[in-house]
Amino acid sequence: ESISELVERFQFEKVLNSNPQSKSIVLLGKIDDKHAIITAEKTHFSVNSSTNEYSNDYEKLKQTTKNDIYYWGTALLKQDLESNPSAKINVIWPATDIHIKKYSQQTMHLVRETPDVYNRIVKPYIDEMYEQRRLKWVHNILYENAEADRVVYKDLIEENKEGGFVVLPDMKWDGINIDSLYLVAIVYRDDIKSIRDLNPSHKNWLITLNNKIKTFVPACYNFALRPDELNIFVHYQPSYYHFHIHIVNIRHPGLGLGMSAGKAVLLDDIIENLNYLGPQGFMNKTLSYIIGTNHDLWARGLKDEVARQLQAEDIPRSRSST
Ligand code: M7G
Repeated sequence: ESISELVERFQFEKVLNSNPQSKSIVLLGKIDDKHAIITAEKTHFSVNSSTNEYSNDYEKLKQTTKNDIYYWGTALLKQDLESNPSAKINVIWPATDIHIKKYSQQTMHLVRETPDVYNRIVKPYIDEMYEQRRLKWVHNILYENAEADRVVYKDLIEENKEGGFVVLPDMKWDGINIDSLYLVAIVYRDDIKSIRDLNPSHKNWLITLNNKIKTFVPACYNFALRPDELNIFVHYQPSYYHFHIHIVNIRHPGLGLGMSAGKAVLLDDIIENLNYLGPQGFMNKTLSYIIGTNHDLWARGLKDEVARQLQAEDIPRSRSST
């Protein structure tokens, strides 16, 4: 099935979210009686930095008004599906309840996850999520040649599969505009579900990964980007509990809260922290991050935990939350 066939059969139900800054909208609907989510995001203007070519010509231009030396109006851009498309469209079908909650507008909270909170509330949830086969797409990339034509870099030695990883364009990227370059590195080993599982025994492996990413990614994009122009980070909480690394152009402000402090943990900092955290590594650390009220972990205990912590610290809580 192709994306055009799916979009054609899409029966719109409601808008889940929209963001004027990222110029994106998320729609919920049905395709053949099963939930579908369509995300549409208008693309950024494309300037080819090496040739300094600007490819947005105007097909039509209409003046709104003028005043002294100021003129403004609206335009229709001349665009091209291959090199300069108008929008990026993502479809998830069939979408699960978890997807619908994730893409819906929601209130965010800063939570402080102590090792005890992790063990009582988060760990059981991660184990459950792991059982639900939400990682089929990861398995497809690693073992079934999915997206194989798009793989940017593959580091795999037969004798040491566990150390290997694949780098490819993230689903969030249109694959064209370097300003919004967004790649994901997925590791072959499957014993690390989140940064909580990282300890000093992983340090050298992470250093090698980090250095390879910084070496190969700029080379793969003709050095349009330098290694120090890459934001290399890991999410906590991630949506998918198989260790993977986000590699994003630092010019990209990030989509939604994907790069918010706390949720995005720099790989450099992870490696540095492993020098101090002791043999248990991140199991010993209190992690603070942003989470939405739709996330199952909020209702499963993080909400109560936030309330308890505020009370223990004698910080007044002025507004009730959902
Ligand atoms: P995350 O931190 O677990 O989740 O990162 P989140 O950032 O979505 O909250 C998973 C990353 O993998 C995200 O950046 C996704 O956009 C990306 N991703 C998810 N899927 C299902 C795919 C896929 O099928 N292919 C590719 N290339 N990337 C994906």
